[in-house]
Parts: sequence; C-alpha cells; structure tokens
Amino acid sequence: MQKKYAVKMPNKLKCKILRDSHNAKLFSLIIILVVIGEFLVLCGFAQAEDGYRLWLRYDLITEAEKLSAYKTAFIAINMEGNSPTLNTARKELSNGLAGLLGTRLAFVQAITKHGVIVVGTPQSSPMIAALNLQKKLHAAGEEGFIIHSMNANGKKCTVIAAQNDIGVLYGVFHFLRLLQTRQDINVLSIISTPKIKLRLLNHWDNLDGSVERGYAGTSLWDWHKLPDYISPRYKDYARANASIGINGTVLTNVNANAMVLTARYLEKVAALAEVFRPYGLKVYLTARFSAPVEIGGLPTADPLDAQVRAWWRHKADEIYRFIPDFGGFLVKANSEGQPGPQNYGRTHAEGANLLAEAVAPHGGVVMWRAFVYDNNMPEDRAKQAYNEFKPLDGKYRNNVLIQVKNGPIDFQPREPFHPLFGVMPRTPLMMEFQITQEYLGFATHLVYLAPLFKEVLDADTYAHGEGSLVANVIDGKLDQHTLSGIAGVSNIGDDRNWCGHPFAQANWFAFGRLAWDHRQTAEIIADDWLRMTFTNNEKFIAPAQSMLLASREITVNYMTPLGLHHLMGWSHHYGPGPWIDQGRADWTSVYYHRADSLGIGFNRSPSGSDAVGQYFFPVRQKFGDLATCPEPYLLWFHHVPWQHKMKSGRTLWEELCFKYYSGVDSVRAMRKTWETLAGMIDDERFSHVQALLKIQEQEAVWWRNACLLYFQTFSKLPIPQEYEKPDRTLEYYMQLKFPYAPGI
Ligand code: BDP
Repeated sequence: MQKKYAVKMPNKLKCKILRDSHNAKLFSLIIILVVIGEFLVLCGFAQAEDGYRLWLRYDLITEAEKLSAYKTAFIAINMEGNSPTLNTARKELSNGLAGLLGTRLAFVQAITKHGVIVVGTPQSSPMIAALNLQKKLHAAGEEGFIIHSMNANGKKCTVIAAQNDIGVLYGVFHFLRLLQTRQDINVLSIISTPKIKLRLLNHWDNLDGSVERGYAGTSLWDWHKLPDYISPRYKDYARANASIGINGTVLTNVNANAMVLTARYLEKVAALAEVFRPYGLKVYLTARFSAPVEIGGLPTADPLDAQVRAWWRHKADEIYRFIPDFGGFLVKANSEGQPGPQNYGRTHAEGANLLAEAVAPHGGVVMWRAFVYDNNMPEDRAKQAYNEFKPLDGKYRNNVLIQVKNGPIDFQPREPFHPLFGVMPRTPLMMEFQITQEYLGFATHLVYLAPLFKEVLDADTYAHGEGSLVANVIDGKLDQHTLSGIAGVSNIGDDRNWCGHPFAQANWFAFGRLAWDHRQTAEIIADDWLRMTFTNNEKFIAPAQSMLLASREITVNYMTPLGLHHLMGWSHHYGPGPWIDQGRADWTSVYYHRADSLGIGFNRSPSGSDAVGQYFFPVRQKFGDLATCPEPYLLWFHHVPWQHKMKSGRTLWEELCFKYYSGVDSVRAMRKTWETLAGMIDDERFSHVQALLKIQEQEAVWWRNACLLYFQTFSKLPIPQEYEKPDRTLEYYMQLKFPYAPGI
C-alpha cells in the first residue's frame, strides 16, 4: 500500500503519510499494552514483588468462593462529598476493590439494589444523614468510624461512616483489610475508635539525609530538592500511615538541628505537610533548645528570659503561617550533650513551658522527652529520669506531654517497664517505642516487635491498685487526661522496601495498629500483616506466624537473656561487646552486667541501687526479692551467684548457656521453617528473607560465643558438654572492628 502511494506523491506528503501510518500502529500498540498492563495490575501480576507496596496489596482474590461472595455483597458505591480526604478515600476504595474483585464498581446516586457500599459523613452524604447513625458515630469519636451492614430503602447495604472525613478514610482502609484478609462480611457491626490521641512516628532523620539508627537506606525527605520536587514516595508514605491510623510524624532527629526552623526549611516542611494533609498526617519538628542563639542571634536561650520567650512566640507564629495545622515540637534537652534549660539553671518544666506557651495559641503541643541521664551523677542510670521528672509533676502547661521510653535504660531487647509510668498523675505521659532495630539486629534480624510492645503496654503499674496498666497511663484513662500520645522511632528509609528487612514492615504496621488500639493482640496483628503482605495461603500463614511470634524471645535469648542488657558494641551498637569498659562509664557494658567471680547482674534491689523502690507496691517487692523476681528480669534487678538454682533446676551459669544456645537453635529452626515455605510466595521476597536469616544465624552464633566466652572468664565454669564449642576465641571477637556499621 505505502509503496503504491509513494510513486505518485510528493516526497513531503509521502513522508507524512508514512509517519502517520507508523504512528497509528504505534498508538494501537500502546493502547493494547496499556490495556494488558491495566489487566495485569488488576490481577496483581505486574508489580515486581520488591516490598514497595507494603501491606497495601489489592491483588485479585483467588479463592473462587470468597470472590463470588464478595462480588455479590458489593456491587456499587454510593459516596458523595468532595474534600481532599474524601477524594482520597474514594480513590482508595475504588482502586482497592477493583484490584481485589477484578472489576471496577460503579458509583451510584441512589440505592435501588442490594449490595451498595454507602460511604461518608452525615455532612457529606445525604444517605448517611438519613440513616440515623448519630449514636454510633458519637461512640466512634472524632477520628473513629463505623462499618455496619444495614438496610437502606429496603436494600441490604454496607455503611462506612464517620463523624469526620478522616474517619471515613480510616474506615475505608479497615474495610479493605477485611477483604484482604478474607473475613466474612455479611453481618458487619464495627465501631472503631483510636484509644490514643497522638499516634506518631519519630524520624531520627538529619538534614544531610542520614538517619541516626536507620538501617533502611537514607532519609525519605529529600531536603535538597524540596519544596519544588515532591517525590511520589511522600504520598505513599502518608497513605501507608493512614492505613494503620498513624496521625502525626516528627520529621527530624531528636538530636536536632536548629536550621530546620529557618524559613528556607519551613517552606520545605510546608510542602511535605501539604502532601500529608489529606491523609490526616500532621507534621511536627524537633526543636533545638539553643535555637534562639544559633539561628536567632540572641545571647542566651534561658527559658525565663523575656527576649527568648518572645523569640519562640514569633518563631511559632512564623511556623504556623507556613503550616497552619503544624502539630508541635518534640524536644530532647539536657540529654547526651543536647542543650536544655539546665544549662541556665532552669528545670525541664520551665524549658517545656517556654515552648508550650509559644505553640499554645495555635493549638500545638510540646512532647518533652524524659530520656535523661548524667554520667557525672553517682546514681544508677536506671533511676535518673524518675528522680528528675517525678518532682515536676503538675508543673507543666496543659499542652505538654512527657515522652518516656518504654524502659528505664534504652530500648534494650527486654526491659521492665519505665517506673515513671503511673507516678506523674497530673501530666500526660507518652510512650516512646523504638521501631528501628538499633538493639535488635538492625534490619538484618527478623524480630517482630509487637510482643515487646504488648509486654510493656500490658504491664501493671499498680499506681491505683491492681489493673493500673501502662496502656491506661498512656491512653489517659488512668488519670483522666484528654491529651494522650504514643511515638515509635521509625524504621523507614529510602530502601525500595521501606524498612530494609521485608519482615521489618511488620513492626511499622504493628506499631500503628497498637497505637490505634492497644488491646489488639500480637497474634491478630501478625496474622493480618502476613495475609495482607504475602498470601492468604494457610500453609504459609501458620508457620510464618509462629516465626513472627517467637522471634523476639529468640533474639533476647541469643543477645541478652535473663535480664542482661546493654552488651552491644560501642557507639555503633552492632554486635556483642560485653567487654566494653572504656569511655563514659554509663556507656560501657561492664556498668550494666557487673560480672565478677561471684556472679553476674546489677543489684537494683534495696541492698543495691534500690531502683526497685521506684515501682509501686507490690511490683517493687516482686522485682526486689530474688525469690520472686521473674527470671526474664533477674539480672536486671539482682547480682546473682553463678551457682544460683534456677526454676529449671539448672545453675545460673548453666541456664545462661542454655538460653544462648537455645537462641541460636531457634534461629536455625526459623531458617528450616522458612525453607518449607518456598514456592508459597514470590521468589523475590522469599530469597531476600532466606539470605537475611542466614546472616541472622551467623550473628546469633557471634552473640552467643562472644558473650559466653567473655562471661566464662568470670564464672570459670565450662560450657556444658552437650553444646557445640565456640569455633573462635574471645580474643578474636574482641578485636573485631566495624567503623562503617550503618546508622551512626
Ligand atoms: C539511643 C541512641 C541514640 C539516640 C538516643 C535518644 O543510640 O542515637 O540519640 O537513644 O533516644 O538509644 O535520644
């Protein structure tokens, strides 16, 4: 054809026709590819399984019966309203269902058939306004939602409703999760309310892109290109957080840089806030206490100085001009070299109130950290935060929360709960958990943290008698606080799979789910996460779930069993370093384990530092008495003779060996279990986890050998015959150096 025309036509025209016909072909090809692509996306085939999608995978449901049940139950969507959050919810619902069901549901104006999903608030949806849901919506609260199977116009429908738009988005995610995890959906009657008001991630991200204690690449925030370049990941990050109910993010490191409070950076922060806003995610910043000097040019940062107070007020006004819904400040002061009010002879309360006064007119809060300790103080480090903060109860402005780490030392694999919980009834205390695995194998070890979080939240402080749970100190119930908060130090970086280890995503997920409702179990959260992230194949779920649930105890066993703590390598915290005895005393390991020829452990009973005295009766008595102290905390509270008889009948030394060896054996068992799961999930993530488990085993052996060989120099006792012998000497382990360990 082309040849025939070519003979008679002028060259220019000839070229054009040739080009047009070529373009038309190309165009049809593109259309075909797009259609195939869309089909594949709907069926969940197209994406590389690199973990980017987290738990928000909406792949086609492959169980025929379930699929047909869902397809009968849901035939259309009725959703009006047009706010950014509602539009986000609408898109999520429509895309999610299109992926899961393989067809895109129509949006309908009226309910004329069974199977409509009715979505919105009484303000956005006339249908919901007509359904008389006030009581239920009231029970759901400001951010909560209801999901109910109901009759409207005589037709069966499913209602996802909330008082506010953000509740609708949370409800949509919850509803999609029901399908992702293949729940029965015929009679739904869900009212879900977050128990804690501020549910925050804390990023320890620096302005140069590095992340303190980050093991998943560099910071997500591309400060250099902001505000002009908005990475698509910002939205995906906000979406993932909204899907688990996280409603705030502190963008910057607690070891703060005042520069983030300058206009140039505030513009960048504002750009992030704008992306996050439809997802209900507020931004917060860390405030460097010396900012008035460093960026304000004042001679002092004294909290009682009039000029300093004015500076912070103006700074807050400026921040709120950039970010009208700015959440507030997180502050690390007079801790590990950070400046603070004590530099000027003032108290933590005076420091916190200075900033609180500045953000109060705008509705902001101040989260003031209780992570303080001083090596010039002769006092046991575990006691110092309590001593410092308890006397200040009642002295804080009402927009101040005190943010307390879960245990009295520092995010160790196991710590007893922090004694401050329950002793400051007039101050809202926030929980600070560490999601990033600084002390739990970085992003290389599979460690599911929900059991650790639950152990602390469910601990009984006895502050008002039995049943005064840490969780109820945090959620404000115990002392009737309306302001409440929980923070998790983020494990997110710019690694393609966000968290480094494919299973580390479970810890971000679990943190959010527990922040929303601390009564949920580690089991259910693990089950949901596995189904959403990998597959609903029961043959995969059961063994993978038991791996998850056992993993934290296993790690405690091969790192710090029986209440041992702070045995890690100097500064980078990578690997074991029980021999560390140089440098600042409270950063050494010998300060904590106190091993000698008689025994091992820190005597915090009344005959020692009496840290147990900071707990309420009867906790104090239980921990303080060697006979009643739970063995998982034994060496935290007691210096125990090597020959002490343990509940198992073994001596302490034998028990220590037993724990370290069983830790390693359990990692080996995890590896075996994982091998049996081959073929049940995609090869990409399967082999990634497989490789990491191998490293975990090597490092577990390293921990076990290094610690036991070192402690043996004190106990002078043999490692029992039945165990494999360490294949390296103590000297070998002691000379290992890791100048480039990540996260510093
Ligand atoms: C320690 C970390 C350190 C943090 C500190 C904190 O090693 O990098 O700055 O906690 O919480 O565990 O302030």
